[in-house]
Amino acid sequence: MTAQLLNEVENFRHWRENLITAINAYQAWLVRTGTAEPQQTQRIIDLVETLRKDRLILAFVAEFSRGKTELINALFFSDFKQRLLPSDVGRTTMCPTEIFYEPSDPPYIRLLPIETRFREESIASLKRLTGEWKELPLDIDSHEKMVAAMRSVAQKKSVPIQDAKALGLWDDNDPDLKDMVNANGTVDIPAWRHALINYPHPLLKDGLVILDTPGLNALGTEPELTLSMIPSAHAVLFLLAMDTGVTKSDMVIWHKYIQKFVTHRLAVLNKADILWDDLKPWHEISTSIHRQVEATAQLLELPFVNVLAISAQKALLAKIRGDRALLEKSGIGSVEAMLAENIVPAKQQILRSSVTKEIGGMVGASEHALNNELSAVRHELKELTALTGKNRDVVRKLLDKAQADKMFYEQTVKSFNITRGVISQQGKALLASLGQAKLDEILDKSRNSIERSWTTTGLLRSMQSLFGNATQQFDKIHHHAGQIKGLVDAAYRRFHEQHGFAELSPPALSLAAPLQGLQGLAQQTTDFCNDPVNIMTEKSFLVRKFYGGLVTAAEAIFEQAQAESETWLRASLTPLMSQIRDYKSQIERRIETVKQIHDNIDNLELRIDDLIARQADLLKQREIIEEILAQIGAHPPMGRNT
Ligand SMILES: Nc1nc2c(ncn2[C@@H]2O[C@H](COP(=O)(O)OP(=O)(O)OP(=O)(O)O)[C@@H](O)[C@H]2O)c(=O)[nH]1
Ligand SMILES: [Mg+2]
Repeated sequence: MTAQLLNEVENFRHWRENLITAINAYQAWLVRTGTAEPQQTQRIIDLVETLRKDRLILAFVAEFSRGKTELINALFFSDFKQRLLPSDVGRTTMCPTEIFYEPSDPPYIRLLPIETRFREESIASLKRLTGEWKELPLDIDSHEKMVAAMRSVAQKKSVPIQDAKALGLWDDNDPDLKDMVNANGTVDIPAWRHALINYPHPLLKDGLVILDTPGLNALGTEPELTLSMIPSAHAVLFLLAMDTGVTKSDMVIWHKYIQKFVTHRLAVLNKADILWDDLKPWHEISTSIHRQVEATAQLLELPFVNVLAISAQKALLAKIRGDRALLEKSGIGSVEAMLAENIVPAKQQILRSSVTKEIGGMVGASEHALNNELSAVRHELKELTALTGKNRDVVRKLLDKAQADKMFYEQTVKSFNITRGVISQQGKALLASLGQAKLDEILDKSRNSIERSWTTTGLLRSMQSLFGNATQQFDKIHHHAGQIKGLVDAAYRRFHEQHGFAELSPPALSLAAPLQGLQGLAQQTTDFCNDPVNIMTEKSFLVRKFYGGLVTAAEAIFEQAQAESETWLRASLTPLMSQIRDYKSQIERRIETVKQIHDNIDNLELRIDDLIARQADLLKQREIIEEILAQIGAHPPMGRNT
């Protein structure tokens, strides 16, 4: 583990913690100034919780025996001075394995029995049912015990072919499986369906999660892995081996599960040491490695810099022995640098923009409110200073003017309240059109058509109807949100023109992210249905599982779309609502002051002193808010129109 990577991940964690502190400081400021509203408070609490739970997931995906586990050992676990996770010839890692650190529990391995494939629940929901998992405690002080416990992720068991078939792990028509039948007619299947490893490693403590996966066969049989776990990884390291070159099954994995479904992709051309030859000069070896890298980049349609040639095995060995020359030669430094310089900063950027989206507008609105009050105080100060030495008649005129302003303002607010009622009704309708009931209605249509035939043709037909209906629904929502925005914009404009409020324009609703998720699912379904291996009626088990995975993923997408719409709705009107409230109290204060001065002209000096003190206090508060804005790196999304 290099210092650079550790540093970068640690900095990322510090940044995240500082961000949480800044957001909490903002919340404290809202409470102190009496401007905290229950809805806003809830949003801030949710955001802090999301930031606390945020993890950077790195998935290692490849055909079996390309060296995924060896690379994980070399990158993260070389301090063990031996192989921590089992890596061996042939198929070794038998189930997807997530490695992370959760400080509230002691170190453990939890293993989900393969038989849970018969159950309806997803792996995600089974994670909450700890009783379903076999738990082995991890004794981190004993290397031998650790290695022995880790071996369980490679456990297999022999079962009759019918049992494997019933579990959806066997297909008579798959030629690759034929030579896996044992002499006694049984076949080996994974003992476990999924493994969770809680381990206190410095990088994992900083929020990194590693996902090790088994080869293609296992990828195909656990749709949840390919439909949600791999796409939700922040980056995928795709491994290839120098000795095999880029094979057909490597390309299947690349196209089916990675290329279009993950934003950050790295191809690692492993086992470079196979080309090392003491009888050849290094520059010749290096040219030939370079050629392989170029060919791989072309095949995978990746930029050249995203293909890295390394030897995971030699890197592990070099780290264990402290051999710097061998470590350098292994090339693993390039993977570590890529993670530190590109992957971690990209993750930080994503988090930053989601924070800006969530509360940037809110903090920006607080800044606007402060500026508004500041300019009101300055205005009043100017008016009152001009009054020094004047008589009561002049003050009387000022009072009349303030009262006339108040009445005019109240009229505007009255007509705005009618608009607000309409907006709120429209908003409710918009959210309902993304609710569970609407999704169930869309799902029911597709379910009816699939339940008639659990085949890929049935699946494709039913999914086309599902995606068509869902996309149509999203279009309708964008249109509807556009109409709501029209009303909101008009309200902002009116207050700007009539009462000098800041001219703001809330951003339009964008459901681009959930839509992209939907398109990803549609693409995966088409690929799944067009795959010759899946076009068999015997595959109904797989089709059923795949369909189940799709429904879960579609539900999550609708939930995301609903949450985004809700945030958008709230963020659209909140700044205006608080400006309206602030303006009202400013105007009332102004009338009160002028009244007092009218009754007793001696109050004037006192009031001027008060205003000077208030001005100083507001300037101090604005500093706090600006500090928060700088920390979240946000420019309020509600920009001025002009
Ligand atoms: N020569 C050489 N062998 C390697 C290298 N990396 C891994 N291997 C060997 O390749 C074999 C497979 O490595 P694993 O790490 O188990 O591969 P995997 O991709 O995790 O495979 P599965 O767990 O079966 O999916 C092991 O015997 C490793 O020792 C390398 O850089 N050079
Ligand atoms: Mg492995």
